[in-house]
Amino acid sequence: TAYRRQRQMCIRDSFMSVLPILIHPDPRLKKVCEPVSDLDDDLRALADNMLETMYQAPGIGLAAPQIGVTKRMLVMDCIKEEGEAPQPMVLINPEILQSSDDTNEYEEGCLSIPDQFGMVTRPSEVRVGFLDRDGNPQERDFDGLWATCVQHEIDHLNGKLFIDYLGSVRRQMITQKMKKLKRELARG
Ligand code: GNR
Ligand code: NI
Repeated sequence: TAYRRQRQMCIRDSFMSVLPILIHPDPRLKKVCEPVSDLDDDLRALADNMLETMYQAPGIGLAAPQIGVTKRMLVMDCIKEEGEAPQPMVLINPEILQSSDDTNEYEEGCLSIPDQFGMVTRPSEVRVGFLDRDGNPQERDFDGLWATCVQHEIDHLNGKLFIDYLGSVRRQMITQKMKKLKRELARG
């Protein structure tokens, strides 16, 4: 019933928390993350906290290394229309099984590189295999913004950022800006 769902949501919300997001450059954002070997309640709680962190940012995706956990886990929800039901997804040990020859160019941003954007070309459709939040193996086809996002997030699990697709001058310029931002944040 609606009441029961509402209550469950409240209980769930009260245990969820927003985690600090690492800002580039950080060695943890450069690591190839470890596969998840056993999906326990702690990891499920982490996934819920990642979703909460993503929604609060707000962002359409978040990978575990962005909150300092170098494990192969990501969350996303690319529903952007006002009033549409949320579609939170948890992907554990995701693997791209197939990529389309068709490509799509999208102006990407990243919560670990705030306020910086760049055009990135990627396959427009991908098939991804993964374990869901309950540990069940799944296969899903993604297109549009979902395809861009899932590839961006899987890149994070391999220590790769969207700026790695840009020219080195632009990449270094953005990196310098982020170093300055981090110094300012550290000073308070
Ligand atoms: O919120 C995000 N928006 C976004 C826009 C275009 C392409 C990729 C993304 S992912 C980003 C959140 C993020 O940094 N995930 O790692
Ligand atoms: Ni990102």
